[in-house]
Amino acid sequence: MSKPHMLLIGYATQRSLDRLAESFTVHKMPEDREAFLAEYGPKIEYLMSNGHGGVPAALMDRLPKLKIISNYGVGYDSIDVATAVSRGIIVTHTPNVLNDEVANTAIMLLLTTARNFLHDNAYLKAGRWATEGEAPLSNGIAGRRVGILGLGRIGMATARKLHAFGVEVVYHQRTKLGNVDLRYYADLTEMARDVDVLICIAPGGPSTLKIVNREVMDALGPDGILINVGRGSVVDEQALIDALQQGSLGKAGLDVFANEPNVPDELVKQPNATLLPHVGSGTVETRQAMGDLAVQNLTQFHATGKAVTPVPECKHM
Ligand code: A2R
Repeated sequence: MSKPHMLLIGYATQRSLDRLAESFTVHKMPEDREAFLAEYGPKIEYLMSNGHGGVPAALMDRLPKLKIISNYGVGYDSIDVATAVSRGIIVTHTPNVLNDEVANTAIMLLLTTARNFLHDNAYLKAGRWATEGEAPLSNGIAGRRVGILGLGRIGMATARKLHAFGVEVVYHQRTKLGNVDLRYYADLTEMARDVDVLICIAPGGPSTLKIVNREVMDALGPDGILINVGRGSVVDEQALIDALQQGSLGKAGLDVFANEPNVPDELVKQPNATLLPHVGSGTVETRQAMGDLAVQNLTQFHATGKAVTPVPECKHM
């Protein structure tokens, strides 16, 4: 029997490709999408995408037999889930397997930003230690208060690890959690006013669009540090550039941006910004676990009609 047709949008590891090939006829989305969709669109039943590729309604229109979209990543804001659900297409993602690594990234980014380690690294390598003497002093994080925007799976892992650094952790999200012994803020600006560090680990999408705005940044203040490892769209990037340039916000450590992989020049040039190319989950081990789960969602659905980790909107499917 011939294998069902599967469309891959974006990157997959060789291990994932090998596993997918056991069950599916795998097509990688080519540059010339139009010609490909005209020929294969009507045959595609399975789809794997990553956060960058995106699956809008217009693409689903071209895939009338599509049954499932497996997202290689936990954030699925690039997929039009409402349209998928209305068409009976199940959407899956890869929760939990990246919690530890993204939490580690948040904390490393915080420490690196607070302690100016990238500047110090450059200072030494430029020979300035020998010629100019000690690098300037920086500030530690012990005794500071850290606010987490989004105390979900990754946020919780981050909060647990942060306790080892002697900081107080508080949080903001829409729902106050009953089983958590951390102070809750119903208002983000109010929390920003009370903390030294704001760590954003919230999903993208309309409800979080630019919620970290100028008001929140001003509330964090000239000694405040903003860390973002969730989605770039959560932070008003132009307001951030202005706040950093004007010194009304102290520092920023960012792994995610509004228009990846394009990062505004003004941000790149900002000495108080530590920037990473969206590598939060980017270890061999974690990407392997994410890839395995993304593939398993497709193969299990193919074999049994049930996916492993559907997104909350598709739990009933
Ligand atoms: O608001 P709640 O109670 O639904 O809490 C969620 C929070 N969140 C928000 N907080 C404030 N305003 C909003 N409009 C809003 N929308 C969602 O973000 C929840 O506690 C947290 C997300 O947690 P999880 O769903 O467990 O996601 P996970 O695995 O921690 O990943 C977070 C994000 C991904 O969506 C990717 O964008 C990125 O990290 O990798």
